[in-house]
Amino acid sequence: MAQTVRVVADKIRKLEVQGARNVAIAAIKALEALAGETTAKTRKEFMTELKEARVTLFASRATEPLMRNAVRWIISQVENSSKEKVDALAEVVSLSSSQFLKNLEASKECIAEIGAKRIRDNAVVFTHCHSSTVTHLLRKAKEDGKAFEVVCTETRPVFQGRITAKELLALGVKTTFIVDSAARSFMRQADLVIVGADAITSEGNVINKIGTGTIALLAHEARKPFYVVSELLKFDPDTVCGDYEEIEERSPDEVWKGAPEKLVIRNPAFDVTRRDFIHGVICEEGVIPPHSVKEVMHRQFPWIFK
Ligand code: RUB
Repeated sequence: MAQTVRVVADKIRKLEVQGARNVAIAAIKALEALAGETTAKTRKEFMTELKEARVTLFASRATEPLMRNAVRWIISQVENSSKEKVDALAEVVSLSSSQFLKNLEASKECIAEIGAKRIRDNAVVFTHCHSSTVTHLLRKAKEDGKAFEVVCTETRPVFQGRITAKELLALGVKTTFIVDSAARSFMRQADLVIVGADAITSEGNVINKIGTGTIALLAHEARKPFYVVSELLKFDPDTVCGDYEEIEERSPDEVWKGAPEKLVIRNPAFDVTRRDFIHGVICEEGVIPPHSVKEVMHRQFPWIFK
């Protein structure tokens, strides 16, 4: 298997690439690179390489259905191709990857266009972690001439909130940075909450950075609308068949390096926000109720259920 795939998987594992979209993009580009570097002589050998790459990429982070859907789709295009020559099959990978990336970019623009309208002039937006989809939406709102400010959590233990804060400052957005445990104190002054997603289940529950579920409860308590911005392809088809979305558990060292030996440290990367607390999912289809995502998927992406 191409060295590039291993290197990319490692970067994903170490959070050098973070956020569901960026993870998916990195995995797609790794498949593209594999196709460019392959030493396979036959279709069979090439398929074996692709399947090994799939195993390596899937194992890099557990809670990333967008990445899994992308990789599955690209490999299925090769499987469905009648071509036999490795060059021609590599070309299928390259074309499918480009197409997937193009669609992903179009979804991001569409989501930003729709979501920016939910930000009223002088609004205070509360967000958590770093979602490239959220920051792109906020960029669009800014370009549309909206005046708004953002409250952003630091997002323990690895501080992705700092990435968000830096990006927002670069956009010229007034940003207030708070520790995660101050979320309740600042929810009162927010007008709405906007967060990203890693996964959407068949019931319409959303999995995102640890702490998102608590923030949704706080928004509910303070009667503030809680929106999730997400590409539809973050839907996990395995949840339809009864599988739970696996929640990645990361190293205790991220929480406390050099902690006392017998201390039990848990470090789940994500949590589940129940659909009842989600005002709307802002996706390519518009602002939709979370429980309708599965039906939309059947209509827009039937291949995902195969
Ligand atoms: C990132 C995170 C983001 C989603 C959505 O967690 O939870 O909210 O991945 O991001 P981590 P995007 O830093 O552990 O990857 O909108 O960019 O897909």
